[in-house]
Amino acid sequence: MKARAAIAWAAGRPLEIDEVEVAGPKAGEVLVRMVATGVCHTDAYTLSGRDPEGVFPAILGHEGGGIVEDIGPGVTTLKPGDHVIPLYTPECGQCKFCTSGKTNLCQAIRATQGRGLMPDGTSRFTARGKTVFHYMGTSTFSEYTVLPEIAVARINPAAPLDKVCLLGCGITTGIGAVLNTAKVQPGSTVAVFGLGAIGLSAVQGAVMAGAARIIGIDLNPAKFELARQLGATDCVNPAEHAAPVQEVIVEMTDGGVDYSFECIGNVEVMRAALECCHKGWGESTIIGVAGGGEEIRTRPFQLVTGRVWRGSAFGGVKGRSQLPGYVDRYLAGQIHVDEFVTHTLPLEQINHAFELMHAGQSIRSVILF
Ligand code: NAD
Ligand code: AHE
Ligand code: ZN
Ligand code: ZN
Repeated sequence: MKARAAIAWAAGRPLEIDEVEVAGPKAGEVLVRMVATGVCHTDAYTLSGRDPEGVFPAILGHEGGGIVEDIGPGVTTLKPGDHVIPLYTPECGQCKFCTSGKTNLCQAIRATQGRGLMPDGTSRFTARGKTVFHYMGTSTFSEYTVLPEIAVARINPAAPLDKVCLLGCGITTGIGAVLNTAKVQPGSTVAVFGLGAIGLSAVQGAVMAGAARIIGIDLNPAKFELARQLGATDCVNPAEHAAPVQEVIVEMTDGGVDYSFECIGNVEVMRAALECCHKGWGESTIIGVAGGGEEIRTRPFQLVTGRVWRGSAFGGVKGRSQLPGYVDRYLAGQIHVDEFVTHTLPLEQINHAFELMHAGQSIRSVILF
């Protein structure tokens, strides 16, 4: 079938709206009609050319909400009409990772996904006579996309897809990093570096966890109002201080925070986030994605003296079994999503969504098909 899609023909170039030929779902796959998709900083990261797994031409996008249109042979857990969220972290339930009880990082299809291909090693997209690659196994910047059954979460059809699409990445990632990865304890002091959708969701996760003090840190003070509304007790702009930000936070907190979260993708800030943690027990979780070749640094003494460095992908959430619960908690008024949608745009204006992100003017732009 034919579909409209925003294609990234090359790194560093704006997306182009093209007609794309989408092949039907093969065995174990489903065809999904996208209703809405968010634009995450990771899409911009890959488009920039800094992602070692970035392949072009590709259809980016991984924060979608849609409806199953068709299913391939052997699909048993989904049917046409189901409301779904694509999963860049699938859940096969059977691999060593899924059965470990220790991680959400299912590896059943990770190798082909990282090469922009479906599990059988081929693409379902063609445009201008060329094969177009998938992205993160989801490619939500297309009116129609094909997904492995294990990479699809069926959700409550009462949920507005133009809002809960954001649970497909940003909001779930921030909340999950706090609740699942760091396991923030009630009464804790928390620092969140970067107040985009991920950082603001770490703030709301810290509220859910019962943190007593939540310090939001951003170079853009326009982010502070929503951070406070979601539960940040203090906001810090590093540009307003002569001292390094880790020293500012340590000073503010009588020796450092119990937990910190890096939600930017900047390796210098990752260091600051570790070093603002309290000696003896402070734990820092890296969520931000840094470019290929970049490395984190600190004095090993920081770890010897009890600080802990962790990382989190998709908030440690297992998509098929746990994401539907996040949607239900949104519907029950327990998770903020609507406040994150600062702009809604048609697919034709998707490049404007990237401009708004880079200008610091949006939290999330949602693209409506
Ligand atoms: P965003 O661009 O919306 O927000 C980033 C925020 O960081 C902005 O408010 C910006 O002003 C602020 N910032 C930039 N440099 C700063 C600095 N030096 N000090 C303080 N603040 C600074 O991005 P987002 O969509 O919220 O994504 C954040 C990061 O998380 C990205 O790296 C993205 O790739 C990553 N991410 C990771 C996962 C995961 O599963 N690990 C999931 C989603 C996103
Ligand atoms: N190809 C990238 C990977 C970047 C990365 O870490 N991605 C996160 C999700 S970001 C969503 O906005 C993730 O899930 N990581 C685990 C994984 O298996 O990719 C790079 O930098 O190499
Ligand atoms: Zn994302
Ligand atoms: Zn698995």
